[in-house]
Amino acid sequence: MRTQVAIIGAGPSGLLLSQLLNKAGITTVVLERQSREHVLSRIRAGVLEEGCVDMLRKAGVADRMDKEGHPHDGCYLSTEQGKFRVSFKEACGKRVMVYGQTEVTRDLYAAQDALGATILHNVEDVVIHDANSDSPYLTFVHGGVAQRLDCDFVAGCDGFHGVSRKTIPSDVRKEYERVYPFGWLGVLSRTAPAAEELIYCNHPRGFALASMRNERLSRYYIQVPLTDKVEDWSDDAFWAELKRRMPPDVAATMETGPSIEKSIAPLRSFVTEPMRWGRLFLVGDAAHIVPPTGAKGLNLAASDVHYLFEGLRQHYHDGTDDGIDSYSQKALTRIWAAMRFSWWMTTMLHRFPDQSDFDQKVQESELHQIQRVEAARVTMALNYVGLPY
Ligand code: RFL
Ligand code: PHB
Repeated sequence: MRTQVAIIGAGPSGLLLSQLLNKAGITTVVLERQSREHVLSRIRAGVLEEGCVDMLRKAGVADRMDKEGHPHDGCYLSTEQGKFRVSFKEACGKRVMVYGQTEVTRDLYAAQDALGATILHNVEDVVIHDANSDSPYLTFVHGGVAQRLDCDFVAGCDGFHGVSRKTIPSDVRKEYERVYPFGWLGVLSRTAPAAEELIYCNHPRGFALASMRNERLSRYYIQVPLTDKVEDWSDDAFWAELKRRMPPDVAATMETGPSIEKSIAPLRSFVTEPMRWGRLFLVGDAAHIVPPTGAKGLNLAASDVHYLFEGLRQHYHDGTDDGIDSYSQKALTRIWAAMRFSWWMTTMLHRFPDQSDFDQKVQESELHQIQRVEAARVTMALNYVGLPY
């Protein structure tokens, strides 16, 4: 088999890159370890930046998002002293779109099917060969048969646990990491959202977040110790703890119901540099992880795809490699800005096990500043809605 761009991973990074390349007349083959049903059953991100929304429109996969998605002009921050709203619209004239990653993925699959794209599922043992040469290729097993895929370029869109990052020799790669001493317990339920916008809560018992997917689908998270297991949390225990951490007026009217998904995710910040080795490019979670507090993971995947797509398009259509040569540096500049923001949101809103009274006072003062100082609100809003590409 031969293609121009071999893509490992059919998450949002891989599918969006494939869709943009195919629309530009560049051939791709996508190799995915899981089944399509499994990829579509993962419940993850919910907040899309304007840049990400624009990319989905450019890829021709935005019709349902434009109909069913919910634009949000602001969000709430809640403390023991009460809750207040940060208006993104007033602070910077922009908004975000609330539309689930699962739906984005579904729309991308539908568009790829319509283009007749090649996506192989249940692929095993993917190995990248000769990435640092002019003729890279992949080997893998599909349906019990060993196969070889020759290509011009390899896009490693295979997430944090994929093979692409590890293919870059360890003396070339530098990794930066912070692991946080807590996780998020997330619940999806067929209930009306607690409020019309997201509520991020700083509470002595730990962080909590009220989010949503649509009028009858809510997504909630609470901070839990890393030692907790999903089985430790009955639905009743979850709702009781969530209500303790939410503003009292919101808790009083919150609709509860059976969970339809419940999972615990650890929180980490991670970056690997560089994001290119020869003809291999790392994209999305394969190169970086952010704690979900800033809602940046999927959005960074979209901006990586933007830079790489532009570079590959220029290579094939304009005969210049400037775009692919600057991919890693351009992507990393934006990634570090989102790293800083996600770390800052996480630090400001969570209870750390070793948090002193002093640390707590500084945290409260930080939140007070966002409430009272316009410049602080503008900085938060600009980062939340997404810095320009
Ligand atoms: P993905 O989605 O992990 O997809 C990688 C794909 O590669 C496949 N794969 C392989 N395929 C072939 N061979 C191999 N050896 C392979 N190894 C792996 C995997 O099966 C998978 O299908 O990475 P991608 O495409 O880069 O997308 C990244 C996003 O999924 C991620 O950043 C976001 O979900 C993060 N995130 C959020 N991001 C936001 O922008 N806004 C949010 O509100 C937000 N909330 C969240 C989140 C992530 C969460 N979790 C569970 C980590 C909330 C949560 C709880
Ligand atoms: C979500 O709806 O899943 C969500 C929203 C905002 C975040 C993280 C997750 O910061």
